[in-house]
Amino acid sequence: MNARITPAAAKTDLDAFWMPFTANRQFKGHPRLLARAQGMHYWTPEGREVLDAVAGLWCVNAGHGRREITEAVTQQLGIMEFAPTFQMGHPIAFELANRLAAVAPPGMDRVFFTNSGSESVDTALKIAIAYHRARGQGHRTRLIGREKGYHGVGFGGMSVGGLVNNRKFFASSMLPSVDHLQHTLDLGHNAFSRGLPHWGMHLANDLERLIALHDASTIAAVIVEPIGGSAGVILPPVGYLKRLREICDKHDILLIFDEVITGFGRVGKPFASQVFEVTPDIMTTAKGLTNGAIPMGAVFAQRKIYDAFMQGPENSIEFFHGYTYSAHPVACAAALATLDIYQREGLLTRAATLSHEWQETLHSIRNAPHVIDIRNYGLIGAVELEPRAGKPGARTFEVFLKCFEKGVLIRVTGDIVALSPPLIIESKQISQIVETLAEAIRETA
Ligand code: PXG
Repeated sequence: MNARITPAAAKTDLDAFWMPFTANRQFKGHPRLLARAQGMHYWTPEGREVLDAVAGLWCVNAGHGRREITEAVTQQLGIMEFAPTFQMGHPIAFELANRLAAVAPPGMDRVFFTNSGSESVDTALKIAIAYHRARGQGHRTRLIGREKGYHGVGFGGMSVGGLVNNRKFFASSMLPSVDHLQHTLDLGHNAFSRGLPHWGMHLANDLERLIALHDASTIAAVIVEPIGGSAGVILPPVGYLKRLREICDKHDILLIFDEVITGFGRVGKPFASQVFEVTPDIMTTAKGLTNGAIPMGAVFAQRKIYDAFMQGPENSIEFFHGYTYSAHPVACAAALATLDIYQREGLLTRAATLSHEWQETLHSIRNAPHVIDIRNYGLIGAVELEPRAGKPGARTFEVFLKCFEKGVLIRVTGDIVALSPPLIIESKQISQIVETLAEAIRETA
């Protein structure tokens, strides 16, 4: 338990923390505090149990309070709390990279460490641009993202992202050479699809339009989330990602999959690219890499990309990029312990076993009031509600508050409820999440 947060302190002492992606004034007027966590649950400072239907923020895939991670972190702090990875190395950084390469999609066996999803994305974009330059194609600098995409909050990730609220304040500060594919969310054709929608593969051809506009020779990379998370669970239509891959191949454009939320078992295999059988050139990860216990991200690259950098004098730095805490020893220890748990407990494939039950339970509430779509894949779910007239997001925020009162933590974005429980979830907890959500929706006008 975080001994410093007492209920009394919580009531009086909330001013200094400028909270991220939060309605600060609403929160500080009506605080919702989490003080302790174990397994599938959080507890509030008052001791109320709350079922975690979102794995923290899509990261605590093995459930909370995993003793093995705590022990590994504690032990590593005792052995060596920090060591530089610029011109120096430490053994578990290499061990972790090798372990990750072993579960990665085919050929993606070069790993660059970061501290977050946002850093992973900016790293991947820089690798893509530098890769083309290293092979004499320095004119390929343009980056293609997608409407409704979320790639974190760095200037690179924000620029290729497609969420207007994240972008509009910074319109004139975006990277200069960026364009966006159209998104794939279409309730008219695809509402209440179970799993991937069958309509919409042709939307990938939008890439051909952008290539015709800008010319392939100016484009370095396309970045997409295999399944969009933050915008409210946006699924790729059947065949869409394969088509993107084909077009990228045809035009020598790199394909980057942002697997920050889909990585580490969320969709039934270690990575979404393995489920969808489309291998990108670069893959960004974070979150589940350490079960959320210690911040860490990892960018996976095809060996051909790494090799392209390995030129020039042997004592020259090949890529001028990195973070003080790249491959931080404590984060490496947390990640190794996390991978052990995932592998021992079969968690990297458990979502595949549960996905049918998850899907059917979720779709059982389609007749609840205001529900206009339900989407699911692996252990990801979304329930979209009709917005209240003139007040977008208001109804669903109320549903979020009601669920919390009823002991279930969900996420909402606009009028979409997003669900992504820890992969250790049991049947009765699937029912509890969906029943509580339905109850909260019914009680909300
Ligand atoms: N890429 C993707 C696909 C993400 O989902 C990031 C990059 C950035 O990661 P960091 O670690 O810098 O936050 C993310 C983050 C939500 C939610 O509720 C999703 C994220 C973060 C917070 C909330 O959907 N994704």
